Amino acid sequence: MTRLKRLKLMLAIMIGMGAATAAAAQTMVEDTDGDGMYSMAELLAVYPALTDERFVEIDANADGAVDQEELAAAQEAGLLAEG
Ligand SMILES: [Ca+2]
Ligand SMILES: [Ca+2]
Repeated sequence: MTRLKRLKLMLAIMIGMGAATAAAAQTMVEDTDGDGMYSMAELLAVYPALTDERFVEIDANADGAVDQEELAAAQEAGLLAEG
């Protein structure tokens, strides 16, 4: 393997690792019952420290469930802490 090829390979690996890290940054909550919304129970599976008060805060339109948009907004705002 030439020096240049080795360098290109290293670069490709580093880019690949960067992409994987970025994807893992946003925790995926599983929609267990498949209704397209995230319930308190579904969020608790990923965020055990979630409180009722915090859930109400995240549920911006107060319909009793958290949708994709509300979840993304909450994650961005740091409202959901793991552990
Ligand atoms: Ca659900
Ligand atoms: Ca909602």
